[in-house]
Amino acid sequence: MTNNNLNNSTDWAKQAYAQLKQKQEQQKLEQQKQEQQKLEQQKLEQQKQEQQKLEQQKLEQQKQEQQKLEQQKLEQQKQEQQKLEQQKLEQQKQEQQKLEQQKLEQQKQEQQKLEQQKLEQQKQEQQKLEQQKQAEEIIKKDQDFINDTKPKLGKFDEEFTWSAMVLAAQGKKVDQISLDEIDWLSRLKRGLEETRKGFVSELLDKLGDDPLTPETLDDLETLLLRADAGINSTDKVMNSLRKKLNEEVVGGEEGIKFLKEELISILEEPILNSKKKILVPEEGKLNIWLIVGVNGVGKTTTIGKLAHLSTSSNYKTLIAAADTFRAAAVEQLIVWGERSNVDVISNKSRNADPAAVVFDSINSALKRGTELLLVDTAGRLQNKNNLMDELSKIRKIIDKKVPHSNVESLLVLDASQGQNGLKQAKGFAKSANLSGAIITKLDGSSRGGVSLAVSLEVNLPIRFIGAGEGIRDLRPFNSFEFIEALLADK
Ligand SMILES: Nc1nc2c(ncn2[C@@H]2O[C@H](COP(=O)(O)OP(=O)(O)OP(=O)(O)O)[C@@H](O)[C@H]2O)c(=O)[nH]1
Ligand SMILES: [Mg+2]
Repeated sequence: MTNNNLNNSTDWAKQAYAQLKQKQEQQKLEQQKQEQQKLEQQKLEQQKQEQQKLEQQKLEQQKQEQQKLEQQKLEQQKQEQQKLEQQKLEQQKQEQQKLEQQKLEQQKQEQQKLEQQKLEQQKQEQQKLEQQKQAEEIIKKDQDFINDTKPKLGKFDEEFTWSAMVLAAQGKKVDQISLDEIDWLSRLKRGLEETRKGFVSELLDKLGDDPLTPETLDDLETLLLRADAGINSTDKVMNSLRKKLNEEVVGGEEGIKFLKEELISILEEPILNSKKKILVPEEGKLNIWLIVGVNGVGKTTTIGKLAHLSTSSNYKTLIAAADTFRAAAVEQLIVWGERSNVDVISNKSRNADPAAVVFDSINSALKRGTELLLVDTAGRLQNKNNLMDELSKIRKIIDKKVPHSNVESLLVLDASQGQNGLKQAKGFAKSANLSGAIITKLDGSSRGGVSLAVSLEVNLPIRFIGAGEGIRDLRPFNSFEFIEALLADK
């Protein structure tokens, strides 16, 4: 080798060395790079794994939490379920207790009700027994006196003279006067004695023969009120009298005459309105008279007397015993029926339906060609039944079955009950479709004035008046005779 060559080879070696070194460094760099890459890859791998692990852990955690939550939820649901069931059970228990309590309460109430019913029943039976006793007494009453259908001519005395004069004042001729009429007027006058005693005698004393003065009018006002004429009737009469007194001098006798006219006009007003001067059955047709009123006023007795009046005038008559409540009411009617030979249609079974009795009676009446069917009705019922409902039921049956019959609904009033009778009339008038009134027991009462109140305040025509317990002690109402008897001076 030459130097040149040598020099060249050193360079070459240098170059080779440098190249090798470069190569080596390159390799090293490469290696480093690869290692770097490897490391990074490992790192990435690790990170990835950690990431995955973390995610897995997270997922696991979430899953666990989810499971925990679900378990909690389940637990909660279970608890709620249990709570609900417990509440339900509690509720059921309470309801059961409540039901049992209600049942007990109900049983207690029923027990009480039963006891009350038993007491009520005992009370009613007691009442029935008492009524039965009363009825037996009424039936046993002096038969001869009650049955005395034929009047006898008495003495020629003041009573006869007064009766004959009352008849003459109504235009009767001597040969037209009957013993029946004289007999009735005497009874009426006698019957009204009590009212007269408290009213007329004092009045006549006060009036005397002197002219009327405002003071005597004040006294008259008090007397009318005391005889139960009622405030309205009294006011009406007093206003007319005061007006007359303002216009002229009125003597005692003239005053009485004017007073009588005023009283008659009050009684006549509802009669005129009804267009029937007196109430008589229409011949050849079925006439049905319902006799209504509170207990004890004289309904059954009045039916007995009406049956007598009716058969005496040759009307074909029948009685319906539609008071099925009162003990022995049927027996009482049968006794009255026998007195005038009138049949009584009844149903003796206890608490029979009154409307059914009326139904049967109408059938009998139609078969027999009855002209007057007299219907006795109850004056009192068991508490639960309403008297007015029962009367309207009876009325409905009649209107449906015999719509063309002449129906009268007559209210019986006991004169001795005075203003109380007026209250009854107002009560019945509201719901019982009344067409007239019958005033009983005018005898022995000082309250005959109630007839005026009934005429004026309830506008009911008075159709009959009763003045005694005998069969002849009931007659068609005649306002003139009534006022004459009421104001008779002796
Ligand atoms: N003094 C007198 N007594 C009468 C008169 N009318 C009836 N009586 C008597 O009054 C009492 C009762 O008469 P009833 O006919 O049974 O009376 P009622 O309205 O049918 O009574 P209840 O059926 O209970 O609703 C009896 O003692 C009758 O004799 C009368 O005009 N004058
Ligand atoms: Mg009766």
